[in-house]
Order: sequence, then structure tokens, then C-alpha cells
Amino acid sequence: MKKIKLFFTLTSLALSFSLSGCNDDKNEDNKQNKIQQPNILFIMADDLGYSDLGAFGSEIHTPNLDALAQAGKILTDYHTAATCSPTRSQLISGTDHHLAGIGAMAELTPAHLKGQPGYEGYLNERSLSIAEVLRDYGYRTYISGKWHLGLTPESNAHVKGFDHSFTLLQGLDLHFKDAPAAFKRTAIYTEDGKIISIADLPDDFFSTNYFTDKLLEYLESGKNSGKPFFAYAAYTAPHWPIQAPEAYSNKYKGIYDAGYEVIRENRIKRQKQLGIIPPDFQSATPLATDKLGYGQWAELSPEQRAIEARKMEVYAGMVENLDANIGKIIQYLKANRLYDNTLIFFVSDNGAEGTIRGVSDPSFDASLNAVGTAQSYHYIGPRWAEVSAAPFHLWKETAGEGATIAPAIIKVPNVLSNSQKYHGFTSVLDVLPTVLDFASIPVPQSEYKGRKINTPNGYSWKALLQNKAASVRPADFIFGDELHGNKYLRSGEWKIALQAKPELGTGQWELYNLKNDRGENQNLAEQYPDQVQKLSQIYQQYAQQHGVLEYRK
Ligand SMILES: [Ca+2]
Repeated sequence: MKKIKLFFTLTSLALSFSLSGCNDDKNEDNKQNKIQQPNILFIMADDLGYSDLGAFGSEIHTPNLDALAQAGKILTDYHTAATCSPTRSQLISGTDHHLAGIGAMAELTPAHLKGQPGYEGYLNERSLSIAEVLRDYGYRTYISGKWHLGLTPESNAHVKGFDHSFTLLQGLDLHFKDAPAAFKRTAIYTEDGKIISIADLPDDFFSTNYFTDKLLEYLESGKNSGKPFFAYAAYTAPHWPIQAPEAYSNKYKGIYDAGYEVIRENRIKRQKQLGIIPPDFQSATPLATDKLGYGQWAELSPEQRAIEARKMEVYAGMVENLDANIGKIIQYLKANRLYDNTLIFFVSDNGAEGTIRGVSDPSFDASLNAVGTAQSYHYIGPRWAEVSAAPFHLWKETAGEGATIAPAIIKVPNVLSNSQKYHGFTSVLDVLPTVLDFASIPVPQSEYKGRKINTPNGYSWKALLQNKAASVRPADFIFGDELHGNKYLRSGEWKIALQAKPELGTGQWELYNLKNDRGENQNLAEQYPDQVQKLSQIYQQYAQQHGVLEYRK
């Protein structure tokens, strides 16, 4: 009898244990359901061109991003604004940059536009912040890197919805802490709204490494909060001045001695093999030397070639270092079992940088041996930009495709692999609705918490990314943009473009059919004047609706 009683007692004990285990599981399930919202990691490179990643045809080693592309999806026709801060304002607000306050870059806004609505030079009050919305809906929110959306405390990331922020406020800084003693450094860094003196940065500071470590520190600090995260890795690489830890640059010694044309052709060949572009793609024609004022490889002296090649070695080193840092974040997510449930974006903020700029500050060392070190200050220049933007026309800030087309890789939560490519038009404006869609948060329309806001107007990619839709936009979509007088309008397969710099275009509307001429080789404006007329009228409507004002220097 005693035995039986004991048996029952033990059984009920076991049963009660197992039931309570079951309840715990259920609670865990409920908790999981409640926090089914995915984590979001948004990674933005700075001035990285379309062909600079291995997955997009480059000879630069980017194994971590290539693996991300394998696990996710490549968007081959992803568009940004033509430069840094306009794109960043579109990312955060989900609206055209002329509405968000960056109608022109703050540092390039002429007197007649200063203070005009949409030209405030910072993320204005009518702009919603994606971080604010995500935080209101239970996310922990972090940014580490370049902000570029305002210098004042009122426009700091700290008050735009980020729980933790380490930010460079301006568009660029030197990448190392070390700098020539005579150089007047004006960059401002803030952490959670407080200014951090450059002297207080660690001596081994290198931008990309440091931004990564800060982001990991924030992720770690909130690890046990039970909240999903939104982490914005806002890198400054490979924006000028091109500088990299020497070990990275030296990996590329000799690679670029082959010159612009050979490297560019190799990249285009690989892009065709990888299916980034179709085999019959007619790539853009490099600009003529007399028009550009910058020689092709054969026209350079041996000394010029040596400098040019070394600049690209450093640039490649910067990109590989960026990839290694992204690998570090992905490793962290995997080690903490966060990777599967994380929606990951990797994009660049604009196309390759090719503007010819004047001689740098005389306090820097211009010698060959110094290229890429903390004592140097270089740009890759227009010819390497043509390589970086391959197979597209022109570069950052212009109205050419090379300005606004950028590499984009998306990894969807809890999907093992959907590594097909999507070739339809997508925009940085789509990021906000996509993120909110995955997080099951409605996109705020004209008002948010009693405040009038500009209505986000991008398209969610969720259905596309889950293979439930074949396209993001209708085939006859309309999309316009303007920056510093460079204008374009897309209407389905047609594009009109006006280059502000006369040497880069005809000074008139040019017309291209991007269905068969994404390299923008054949200006059809004279052949189809009615089409130009029609599209320029639609451009005018776009400009009126978005408060675009005439840009004059
Ligand atoms: Ca940029």
C-alpha cells in the first residue's frame, strides 16, 4: 500500500513537473508570438559603388557580404538619392528628401534656398523617424556611425528615436584618430546626445572598426531586455578620404596596375556571369578625356599610375575591412541565436564617388608612400569611379544611373535561402514600409502622435521577399528626383535626365529607354521629342508636389 501511494505521489509529482514544464513552454511560445517581430539590422556603406562587392562582380574580397547575398536576395535595380544626407533622410523618414529637410545637402545649400521649407538642412519636424516608430512599438533602437541629418541637439539621433547612438554628425571625417598636427579637424561625434571629443577616442580608432564595436556594445547592453532590436550600422567607408589599416590595403598590392579599363571590363564580365546584368548588356561608355579633363590609363605618366593604383589598393582595403566588420556583427548574431530572426539590409547610400576635387589641405602628405595612411587625403577620382559604378553611367550627385543605383542585399528572417535576384526598380524609400510591414506596424500616414507628418510613400518588399508577389511597383511606375540641379524622372522603362554640370551631359533633357539601354549610351531626345515633352511635364508635377526649388549656385 505504501509502495502504491509512493508511486502515485511520485507520478503526480512527475506529472505536475511535466505540466508545469509544458506551461512554461506555452508561456515561452506566447512570449515568442508576442515578440515575433523580427530584429532589424540595417547596414549602410558610404559611396560604395555598384560593382565593388564580390557578389556584384568585384575582385575585392567580400566573403561575408557574398555569403549574406547567398542567404538572401540581391536587388539589382535598387536606387538611392544621389548623395549621402538626402538618402539618409529618405531612409529615416520614408519620404522624398525635399520634404524631409534635405532638399539640398546642408553644406551645399545656396543662400536663396537656405531656410526654405524642405531645405532646412536637417531632418525637419514634419519627418517621421523610423526609429521613433519602432521604439514606440517595443523595439530597442541603436545607431552607430554617420548621422548627417543635423548638427544641433534638436536634430540629433538621440532625440529622433534612438535609445543609444554614437554618431558622426557631419558627412565625413578622417578615418583614423591620428592626423597631421597642422590639420584643423572640425568633425563632431556625439554619444547619446553628448559631444565626444576626438581626443577621447581610443588611439587605435579606425572608423569602421569603432562603429562596429559600439553597435555590438549597444546590442549586448540590451540583450536581456526581451525586446527585438533595430540596429543601424551607418558606416563612413569607403567615403573619402580613402584610408585603411595598411594590412588590408597591402593585400591588393599590384592588383590595380592593370589600369581602369581592364579592371572595369573584368567586373562587367563577372556581373554577366553572376546574372547581375544580362549577357547582352551594353555598359556605359567612359567619358572622353577632353570632356572630363582626366586621362585614361595609357595617357598617364608612370608616377600618376603608381598613385592611382595605390589609391585603389587602399579603397579595396577599406571595402574588405568593411566586409570583415559586417562579418563580426553577423557572427555576434549567430553566437547569440539572433541571426535567424533578423531582417538584414545591406545597401550603399549612393553610387560611386567621382567628382574631381581640388588639391587637399597642404598639411597632408601627398607622397606615394603615404597614400591611405592617417597622414594622407585622397579621393579615388572619376576613372576609378567609372570602374566602381560599372556598368552604369556617371557617379554620385549626377543624374546618371551611376549616381543613384547601389548594391543591395536583403536577408529575410527565418528563411534559409532565397538567393534569387530581383531586377525590378526599388528605392531607399521602400525601406521604412518594408521594415514596418515585417514588424506588423501600420505605416503612419499624415499624423503621428498628434504631429503632422509627411506621408511615407515607398512600397513594402515583404510580399516580394516572401515570394508572394512578383514585383514591387507597377510596370508603369513614376519616380522623380533632383539634387543640386541634377534632375531625372523615371516613367516605367523611360528616363529623362538633366545633368547640372554641362561637361557631363548636353545641358538639355536627355532621354533613355532603360529597358534596353541601362548604360545610357543612346540619347533619344531628338528622336522622340514628344516623349521628352510628356515626361518633363510629369517631372514638373513631381517637383511641385515635393517642394523642389530651382538650385543655383
Ligand atoms: Ca555617400
